[in-house]
Amino acid sequence: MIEKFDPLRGERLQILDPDGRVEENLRPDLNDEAIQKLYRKILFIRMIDQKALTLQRQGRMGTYAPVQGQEAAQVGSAYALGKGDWVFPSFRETGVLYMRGVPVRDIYLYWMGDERGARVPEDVFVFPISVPVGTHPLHATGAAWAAKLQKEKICTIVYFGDGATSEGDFHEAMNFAGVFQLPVIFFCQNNQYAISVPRKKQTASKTIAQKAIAYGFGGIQVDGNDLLAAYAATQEAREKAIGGGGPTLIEAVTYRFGPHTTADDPTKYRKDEEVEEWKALDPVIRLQRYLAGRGLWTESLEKKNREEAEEIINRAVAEAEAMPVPRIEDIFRYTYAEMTPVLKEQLNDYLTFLKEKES
Ligand SMILES: Cc1ncc(C[n+]2csc(CCOP(=O)(O)OP(=O)(O)O)c2C)c(N)n1
Ligand SMILES: [Mg+2]
Repeated sequence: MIEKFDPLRGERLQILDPDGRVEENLRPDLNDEAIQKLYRKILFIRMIDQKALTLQRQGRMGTYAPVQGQEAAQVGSAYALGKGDWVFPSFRETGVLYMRGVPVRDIYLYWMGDERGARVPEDVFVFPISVPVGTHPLHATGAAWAAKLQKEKICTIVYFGDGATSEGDFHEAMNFAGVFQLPVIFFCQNNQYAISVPRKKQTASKTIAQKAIAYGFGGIQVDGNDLLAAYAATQEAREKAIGGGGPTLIEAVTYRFGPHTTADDPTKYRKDEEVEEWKALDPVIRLQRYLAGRGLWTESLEKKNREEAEEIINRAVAEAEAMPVPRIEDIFRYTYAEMTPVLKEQLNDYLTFLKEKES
């Protein structure tokens, strides 16, 4: 598939179209039961996201980078991974984090500004979120190199946006991965904007996928609002990586429905009509159409799913908000394995200052 769709000729992989019809020749090994299960996950992620926006507006969360519109790209790609594969996320990967088993409570904690939310469970192979744009392709490449040297049958995958492709680190990582044939998947969610900078000002290339050609490996553009395309391309890239075939660049063409973050006003740089056009391509509606055509989606089933999801989400919020407040010492304590003399002095000064303030 990766070879078959040529980004230079503007070819893009689509398996599930906006009307919910499947191109059977290209259908991956996902039966209807699996698609229904994944639809529920997508719905759940959209609700996690919506709740985060509400919490932020109520002053219960610091800031948040919403994922609405990009759920299919995230769920499809993450579902194609193996348990032992390492994920290197950027800041807009709520869907990926959830798919990998990061607790919802921790996703919320992180955005509430609590570092304990950045600590993933031992058996979840996810690196810390990269807030610096585009630095983590290097980390994923390094980890893939380690896996190759140790002959581990795993791959790494790095998630980043269209804007990250303008960073030097992205190109260094791609170059290195190509030269050493490393088992890494570069997964770009081209959501058309880097904050207010539109895709066409990001690069003069026709596609992002074609950048792989310069580095000597395959690149494919997929419909990022198509769960099946995201899954199929990632699955193939993973098999290729693990089989010693080297890296792949996947460009998932998608759109963020919401603001860049809760601190952004997208009406300043994009038109409502454009948003409406993309909403017609909503990955959620597309899956509903597909499932409804098979009697696997109904209003009452949707209502039940939503109610169940809401309960889990509310519990996660309650747990996050019930976390004991971190101790003042913690910001000094966890910078180094052992506190330096200067830090110790600063901690003492600060504790004295707080005592004086109280008295
Ligand atoms: C190195 C670096 N430069 C600038 C920023 C500020 N910044 C945060 S997000 C962002 C845009 C990222 O756009 P893109 O890569 O397309 O990802 P998206 O936000 O669309 O998911 C910028 C410039 C940053 N976090 N890191
Ligand atoms: Mg972007």
